[in-house]
Amino acid sequence: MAFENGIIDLRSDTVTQPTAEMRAAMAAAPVGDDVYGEDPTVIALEQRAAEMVGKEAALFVASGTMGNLIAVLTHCGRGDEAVMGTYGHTFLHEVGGISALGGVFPHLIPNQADGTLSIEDIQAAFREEDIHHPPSRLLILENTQNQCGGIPLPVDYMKSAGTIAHSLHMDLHLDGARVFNAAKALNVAARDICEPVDSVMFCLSKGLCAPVGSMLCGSRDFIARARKIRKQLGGGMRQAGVIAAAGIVALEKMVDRLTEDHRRAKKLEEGLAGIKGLEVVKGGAQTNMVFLRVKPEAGKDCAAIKDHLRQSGILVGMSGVDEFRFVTHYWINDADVEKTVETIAAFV
Ligand code: TLP
Repeated sequence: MAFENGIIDLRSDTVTQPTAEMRAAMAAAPVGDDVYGEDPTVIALEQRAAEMVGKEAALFVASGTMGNLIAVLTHCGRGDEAVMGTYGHTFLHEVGGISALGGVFPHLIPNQADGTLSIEDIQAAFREEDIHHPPSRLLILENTQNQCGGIPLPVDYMKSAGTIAHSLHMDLHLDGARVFNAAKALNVAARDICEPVDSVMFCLSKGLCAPVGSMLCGSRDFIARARKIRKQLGGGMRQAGVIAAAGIVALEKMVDRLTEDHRRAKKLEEGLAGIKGLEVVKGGAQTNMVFLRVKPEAGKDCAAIKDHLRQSGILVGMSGVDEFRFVTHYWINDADVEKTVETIAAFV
């Protein structure tokens, strides 16, 4: 597919728009007051989401940021600490919400090049009960790991992380914004990735193309507590079935096709890798992202390249002073990938 306005938007998969099937489902959705638990479409979405990640229950939330925030506030009390990666979205891009709104202390450990947090670092981060220490309550992982290259973390690693967290009496939350990309890349079911985690958030509004919404999934008791916190944050929605309907289409129709986005990211990587002065970094296209470093010998800096691309109708995002991030999605086709490679090759 391509956007109607002809723009090739590679900034993120968050820019995806709802498909025609989603728009039709939204118009036809039966609705009710979801704060009263009476919206049949939201209930159906929550049941399907929980099932797909192998959890007892799910909660429909406005965004990934809200899902992670509610998860942390459900797992942790004020003054508790949550262990997470320096490249984690919760640390980098969620406006410090867990501290500002929950009084939760982020304990940072480095992400390894493969996106993981090392088991040794997790063990070392845990603090024994001591009058000087905040209680270490939660470990947060991200899969796929966005800023490390969109890397899928393997099932065995997830198991080891779950084992270490639980042996230290910490809960494990997964920021699985793109967990279905991870599942497709690893050729496993999302529920296999999520088996060791106590809670998982995934997004309907990224590669799956729904216009709004993310799912927070966990045990029945966890989700009941999370539902109350969502309400406290002002996130209780009323006739939300109108947007949940798109989420159901996202789960039924848009998961299997993610492999196409991965194939196009690979094609983009291969095209860019051949251009002098550019270097594909962060492990190449492992899912739907390609990170590209612009070396001094390119003769043009990122700002100039970005500007030139914009003038050619191509939008890209920056992930560092000399680094671009390209994200493929449903609205990017093969011709878009070819045009992007050609435009960059002709300019640098
Ligand atoms: N990521 C966005 C930006 O915020 C950086 C992007 O373009 O990649 N977890 C992960 C791993 C994410 O990548 C994102 C969004 C979120 C959570 C937050 O989701 P939203 O945007 O729905 O709040």
